[in-house]
Amino acid sequence: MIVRSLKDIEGTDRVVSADNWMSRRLLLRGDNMGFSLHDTIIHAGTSTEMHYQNHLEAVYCIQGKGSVTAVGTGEVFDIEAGTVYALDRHDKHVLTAESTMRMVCVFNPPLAGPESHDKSGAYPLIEEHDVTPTGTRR
Ligand code: 9YT
Repeated sequence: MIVRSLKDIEGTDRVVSADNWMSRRLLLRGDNMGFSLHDTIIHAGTSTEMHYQNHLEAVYCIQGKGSVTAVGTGEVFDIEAGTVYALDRHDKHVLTAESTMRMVCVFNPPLAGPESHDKSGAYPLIEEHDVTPTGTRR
């Protein structure tokens, strides 16, 4: 069994930050669960366009308020604690945080560790031999 808490991963490579968010990657590919699990903070007042062309992602909001826009259709969905959105069609989307949002994110296939958005808003697929099992880039 794997037991791990946010304080165990503080200050390690499992914490990845970008301008609009900070992702604490509790479970990664090296944990062999078939998915990765992140506790992610989205900073208040930000809007982020994302397009996970290589991954499916489910995002469960546990704190804060905002909205997600499906770029393809223009639909806007309110997001608050207790709401999940699932990008089952690799949907291009914009996440807007009215207040600080805390999200539980699940990725399939699992992230390897250090992924951050590329110019198109995707995470690249990282080869097994390029990272250690704990997610540090070799
Ligand atoms: C909700 C979302 O996609 N935020 C960007 C960060 C990402 N989900 C991550 O790596 O935790």
